[in-house]
Formats: sequence, structure tokens, C-alpha cells
Amino acid sequence: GADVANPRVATASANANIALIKYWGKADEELIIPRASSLSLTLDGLTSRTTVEFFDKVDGEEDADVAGGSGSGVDCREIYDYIKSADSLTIDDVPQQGKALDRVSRFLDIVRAQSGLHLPARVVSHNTVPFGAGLASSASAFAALAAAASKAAGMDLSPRDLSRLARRGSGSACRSVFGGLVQWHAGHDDETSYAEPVDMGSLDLAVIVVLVSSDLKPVSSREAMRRTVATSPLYPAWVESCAVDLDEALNAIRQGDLERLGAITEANAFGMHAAMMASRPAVLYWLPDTVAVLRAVDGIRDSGLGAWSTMDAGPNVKVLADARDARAVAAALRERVPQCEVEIHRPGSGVRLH
Ligand code: 2P0
Repeated sequence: GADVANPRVATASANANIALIKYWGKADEELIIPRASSLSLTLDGLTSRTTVEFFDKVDGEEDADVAGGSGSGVDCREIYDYIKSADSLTIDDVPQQGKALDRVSRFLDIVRAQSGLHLPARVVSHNTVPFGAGLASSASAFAALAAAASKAAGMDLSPRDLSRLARRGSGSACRSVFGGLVQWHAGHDDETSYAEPVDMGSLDLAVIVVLVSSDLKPVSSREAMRRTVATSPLYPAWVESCAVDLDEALNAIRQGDLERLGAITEANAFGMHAAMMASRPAVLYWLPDTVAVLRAVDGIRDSGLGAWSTMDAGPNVKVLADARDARAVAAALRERVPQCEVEIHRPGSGVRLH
């Protein structure tokens, strides 16, 4: 809840999510409206916890007195730039500048515009990253930031409106507002593009994350999806397949059919990577061990254990399985690809205010 002494501060946490039907490509870059709807599972143990504090004194100087800046004869734009220049961001105890701070500042501008609270903010974020690196997620980061910033600014958003706000920071963040299975309706504008929870029914899911490399990705997902949309001859076919895949995935979920859900999940991810690889120049995130893990998952499935691969904008493989098989699947992976670290994740909760 809000700090009694300072109502302009709030803390929220959110978990990362893994898409089963992927989001890849925007119809609107500014509003982050996707080309297709997507479906994800929010995971436990991959968490961002973020505190946002709006403050009205800049560096101990006189009151900035900018909350009601209009009408003073000063150009609003200058005031807003001044406010923005006082924003600060600390991630895991490291003060940030440049691109990272810029992106958060631009997101805070949306919160300032919506709330009318034209003040600078201090943002402090802590992340639990499983293997030290490699899976840092903009989804958990912007879901937590959206919840903390909107609350600190005095807004009381519905979960749907919070997901619309989180979407403006990073597309996949709109799904991390909710726990468990989540559908992001592509929509066609800011109003109609939001996430919503999907009943898990009888499914008892786990995701086994297999770390192939924790190195920084060679191309950001934002740039890679732009390139895929603009240049890949396979992209339109993949987008078309997404609508069919989503329908079938939702049906499989309703029927509690993990075999079917797993097969669609795997096919949709391969299709996304095929479209990426057909971009010009190609976007290729895979490493030799990515293929080794994909083969291992095939082998594990042939041996009679249910396990299905999915991959995002990087070389790591995530394996969907029944929660009751998760330890056996993880053990089989450790045996088949001993060079990779393996960690089991269960479904996680949505965004929470503290
Ligand atoms: C997803 N990914 O559905 C897809 C699959 C990666 C591969 O969402 O530009 O960080 O901030 O909207 O959400 C990664 O892209 O991109 C992503 P922006 P985002 O999870």
C-alpha cells in the first residue's frame, strides 16, 4: 500500500512470462499494438520488484513548483524536459544512464500525462535472475514499473487498464500483469489491445529453462521484430498461422490436452524463428547448443516423457511439461546436455502491490 508519510511512493513486483503463442511484430510502433494475439504462461521465480517515488524537489534546490506548470507563460515542453532530466533509475544497485534511463523516462512521461502529476521520479528495481544473467526480462520490469508508477501517481487502474499501460513500456509486459495463462488480444488501438487471464482448467504446467548462453543478444528483440516485419517473406504466413495456433491452443487448454498444447507451442516458436531467419539480413539467435537441446527434447519425448520446446529472442530453450514430470524432464536434460544449466519454473502470480 501507499506510504502514509509520502503518498507519492509505491512498490510493486511482477514475474516474467513465456509465450506459448508468440508476439513477434508490431502494427503500431508508438502504441505497441502487435500484428497478432499471443498466449503466455507467467512463471514464478523470475521477478522484478520496483519502487517508484515522485518527488517535488530537484537536487535539494528550491521547490521545482512544476506540478501546475501551465499558464505561467513558460513553454510546457521545457518544463516537461526539465522534469524528465531529474528522473533517476537504479537496477540491482547500479545507477543507470543513457538508453535504459531514457526508456524508463519516456514510459514515466505516459504516466505523467495520464495522471496529471508532472513531477520527476526515482525508480529503484531489484531483479531475481536465475543463472546470473541471460533471462533478464522487459516483461517483468515494465509490468512492475507500470503498477508502481501508476499507484505512486495516484491512479487506481483496473487490471485491464494496467495491462494497457504496461504494454506501452514493452509489449510482452502487458501479459505479466496477470498470473498463470494469459492471452494478449492484439486489438487495433490503445483501447482494444490488452491482456486477460485464461482459465488453466485441469492443466498442471511447468517450464524447464535450459540456459545455453547468458551473453547479451546480438540484436535486440525490438530491432529484430522490426526487421522481420519489413523484410521476411515468411512473416505474413507466420502471422496467419498465429490465429489458427491460438484457437487450437485455447481449445487444447479447455480440453486439458497438454500433448496438443505442447505440439502447437513448439510449432509456433519454430515458425517464428523460421520467419526471423528468412529476414534480410537474417536474424539468427541459435547457437550449436540450442540445437543440441532441441534434439535432447525430441529424444526425451521419444522415450515417453511429455516435453515440448519453445525459444524466444535468444539461444536459450524453454521446455513445457506437466508439473508432475518436471523433475524427470529436468534430470533427463541434465544427462543429455550436461553443459547447460537447467531450472524448473512453475506458474507464477500476476503483478502485486506491496
Ligand atoms: C513473446 N518476445 O511473445 C515474444 C517472443 C520474444 C520472442 O515479446 O518491443 O520485449 O518491448 O514490445 O516484448 C520480446 O519482445 O518487445 C517478446 P517490445 P518485447 O514473448
